[in-house]
Amino acid sequence: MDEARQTAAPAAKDQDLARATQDPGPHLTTNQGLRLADDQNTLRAGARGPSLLEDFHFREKITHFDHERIPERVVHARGAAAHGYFQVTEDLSDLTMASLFRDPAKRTPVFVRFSTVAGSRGSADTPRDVRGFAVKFYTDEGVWDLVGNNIPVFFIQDAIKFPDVIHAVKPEPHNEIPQAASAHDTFWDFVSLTPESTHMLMWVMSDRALPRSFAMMEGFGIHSFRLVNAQGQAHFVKFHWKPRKGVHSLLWDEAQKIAGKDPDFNRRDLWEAIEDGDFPEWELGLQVVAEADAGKFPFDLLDPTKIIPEEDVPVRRVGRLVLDRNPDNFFAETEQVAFCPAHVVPGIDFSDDPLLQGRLFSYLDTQISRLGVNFAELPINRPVSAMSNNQRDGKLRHRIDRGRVSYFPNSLAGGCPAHSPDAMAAFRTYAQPVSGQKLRVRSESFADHFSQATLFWNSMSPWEKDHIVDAFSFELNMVGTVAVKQRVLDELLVNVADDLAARVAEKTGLTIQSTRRSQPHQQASPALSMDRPADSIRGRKVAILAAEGVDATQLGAVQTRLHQEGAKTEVIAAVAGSVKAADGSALPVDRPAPNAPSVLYDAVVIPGGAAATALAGMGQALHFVLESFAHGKPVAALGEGAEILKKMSLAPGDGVVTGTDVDKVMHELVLAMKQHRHHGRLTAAVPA
Ligand code: HDD
Repeated sequence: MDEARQTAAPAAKDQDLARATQDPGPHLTTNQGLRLADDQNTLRAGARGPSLLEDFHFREKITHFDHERIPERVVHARGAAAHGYFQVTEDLSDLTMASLFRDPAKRTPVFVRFSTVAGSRGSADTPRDVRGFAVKFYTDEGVWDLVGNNIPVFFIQDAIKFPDVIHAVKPEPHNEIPQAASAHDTFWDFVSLTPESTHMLMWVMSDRALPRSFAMMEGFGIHSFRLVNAQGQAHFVKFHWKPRKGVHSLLWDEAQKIAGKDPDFNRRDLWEAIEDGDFPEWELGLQVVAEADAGKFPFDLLDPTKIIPEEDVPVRRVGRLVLDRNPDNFFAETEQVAFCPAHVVPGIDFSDDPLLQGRLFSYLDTQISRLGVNFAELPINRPVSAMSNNQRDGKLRHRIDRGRVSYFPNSLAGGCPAHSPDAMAAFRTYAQPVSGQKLRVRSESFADHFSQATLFWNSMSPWEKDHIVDAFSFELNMVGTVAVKQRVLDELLVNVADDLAARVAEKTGLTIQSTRRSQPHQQASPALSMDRPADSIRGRKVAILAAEGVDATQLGAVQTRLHQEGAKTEVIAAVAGSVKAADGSALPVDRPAPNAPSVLYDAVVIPGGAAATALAGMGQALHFVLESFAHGKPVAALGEGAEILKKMSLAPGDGVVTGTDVDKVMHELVLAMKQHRHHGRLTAAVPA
């Protein structure tokens, strides 16, 4: 068998990682394996005297601690990750020779890291921001990294502007304010002068930037890549990840509150889903364009600020990504994982997208700065296929390369490691013809910055448009420099849509001072809207309010029904421990009210009977229901529970379900939860 191509069995990476993983041993030792008798006291001269330099144990322990931190990622510093696998559902040999895409029986191990972009490593999970969606495939032909985002376009068209857009969005350099937020002068100053960012801004100001769960967001490779088959034929391809749980988001008000109540909200959700066996899953989708058709679009396929509308080139679903194991150690795996778009395997190649071209350089460079030149040797980064070359030495080299030969060509080692012939699927760059003058220019074909921003706007449902208007207005109202806000309105938004510009002008107290450059088109792409029900409520969290006198049988029926649907439930009461049920039993409480704000749940159930009367007198319970209602969440009130709704003038209907038949009410609640949220509610007068 070809040694360089061991088979990546599903557990291949797990087995590899197991070699580096260990449980704590029974005896405390130094790093040199010396057993210790006392780790509580430094060595000192006399019981109350000064510490002694001789205390090698103290010095080793403190020195190691002093050096525990590595530089955080310059972007995408905050993240969470999980192990899993990828499997194609059909043989894609017609498109690519990549082995992971050819055999539906093969499971390729993956490690996937999700992230926010602007915040520091310790920032909250829920700012308005793009989410990273980086997938490392440990294929039997080498590591392939698909380093994407949850938004299919980018702010800039050329990688040379990346430091600028990031400097602009990061906390301002003089006072390091604000953390993990684009709502400040420098970001809007930059984008207002960079019209190519308009399409991306529409996405970032939409609810896409506030995912309810990593498992409920789409992922995109963004650039056009190339798939190359064994005959050397290439197709352009855009990669999509389609979540099995549907695409759902938080509201801005929720996202802000969650940032304080549970800053680990998305990270926790990912961790718990995997621990519960509710494995996050996505389908891989491909939009494939023949090389000959590349010029047939009204935009340039190489322009990363453009999508190919799904209605024009359908997304072909070809595989599944499943995350089924949490990391053992955050630092060793999630922090040290090093992605790089230049990590490809035979059958996957690049396009000339100038953003992608720049990324091919930047990531290797950043990993060296973060982790050192031998980062590829770290357990989480090393391939499952055999690795052998003449690179040597460098800080923290782990491998012990035997022999006297570290050069090529050589005869002393029999010419090894040797070039691989084509039959062994070695990587060969796609032989794309290239010619031209050296120019520092932007192609004319990249010049239209507004058509797809308008397409996005036209494709939104009324509530999605409302949220976009509110987001632009919120952000601009945080900007101090009036000229900057005015420029966003006059240079960007007027060129997207009249109503968008007018509505943002009204909410920001500005007056439009420019006219549109061209007539906006009326086209829409329905696939861009998130206004679509989910087919299940798996992984959603339902709060069940409880108080003394609660009907334990009724509550049990509620739990059983929701658990059957794959939802999670938590019983919330005034204090921790248990509540006394009507039948005298002690009903366990999952969380006391002060630890259980409504923003952490997807729906709420109010029980009937004596508990309803007790809850009606509890401010925290009333606030919970009011806030859930104001956030458009499904609310179910059983029997007397409906009195609480009446008391607060919350009308049934539109996701508020009431009744005495538990089965029927739960059935309606599940349907309402599949809608996720009920935006039609008139909530302006609700005090929450
Ligand atoms: Fe990037 C990290 C995604 C443009 C330079 N990027 C990083 C991560 C993701 C992306 C998901 C985090 C990976 C992880 O979890 O460790 N980046 C993108 C996407 C882009 C993009 C989808 C546009 C389509 N990035 C981009 C450009 C440059 C970089 C144009 C530089 C020229 N990105 C980096 C970086 C990072 C990074 C500085 C920081 C940490 C790291 O690489 O490992 O090299």
